[in-house]
Amino acid sequence: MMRFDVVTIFPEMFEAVTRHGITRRALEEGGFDFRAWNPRDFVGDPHRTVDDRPYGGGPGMVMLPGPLEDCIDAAVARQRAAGVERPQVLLLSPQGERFTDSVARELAKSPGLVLLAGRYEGVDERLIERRVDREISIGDYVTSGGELPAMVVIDAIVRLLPGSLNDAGSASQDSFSEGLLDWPHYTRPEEWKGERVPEVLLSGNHAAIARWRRKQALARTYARRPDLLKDRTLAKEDAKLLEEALREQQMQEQQ
Ligand code: 9D3
Repeated sequence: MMRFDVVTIFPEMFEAVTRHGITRRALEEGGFDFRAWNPRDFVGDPHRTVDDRPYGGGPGMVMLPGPLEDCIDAAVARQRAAGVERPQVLLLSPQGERFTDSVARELAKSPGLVLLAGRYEGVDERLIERRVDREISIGDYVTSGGELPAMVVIDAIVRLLPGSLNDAGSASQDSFSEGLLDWPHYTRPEEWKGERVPEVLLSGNHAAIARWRRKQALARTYARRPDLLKDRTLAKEDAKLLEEALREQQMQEQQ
């Protein structure tokens, strides 16, 4: 069973994953184990200070290394007691390597992760050198702290764990394991505000439906995320479907 221990000054934020949806169910069914640790609980002073001004000056505050180290060590000790020999310590950080489907799949093999979510301007670099194995960023935009990124990482990993979905097929069929974007989805009614559902989806012809969906997925990936196709040779069938879709689009434009 995968273990997540999160070090954060906002433990309640993680109710977003522990109290809702697929992640809640996986937690209740023992698919993973979760615990949040607050570095403030490892501080003696009455103000429970976890940050201080940066040496060298400048705006903002920096997280003190001492409380973070004690907190990380307690989380690591708990994982060891539960049988995780060498828990990996991850820091969520704008300076980290980009979190991708492939990183998620790699991390999902780990028996235990300790996630450190920072606040303020950052974390004292000496703490990173002493305790952090890997730094992860979720993308090139600024969030207000490491908590939401940590939840993104947990959510993406939990979905990959065995037995965490209603439909075990969907994780392996998910967009990024296939390397393609999804096809368009439709539900009732057949006509909504003058727009009809594509006829093929009502035909009951399963082979034709599968072909149409594959074609849509290829055409949308080509149009919206050409980077996903760049270093990839399409199977003959896929290349034909994509050509067909592009030809159909051209015809539409001419009309
Ligand atoms: C505006 C402050 N920035 C000064 C150049 C530095 C900064 C510090 C702390 C920026 C963001 C944060 C809080 N965010 C994270 O810790 C974080 C994050 C992110 O902001 N974007 C993408 N992935 C991540 S993982 C952790």
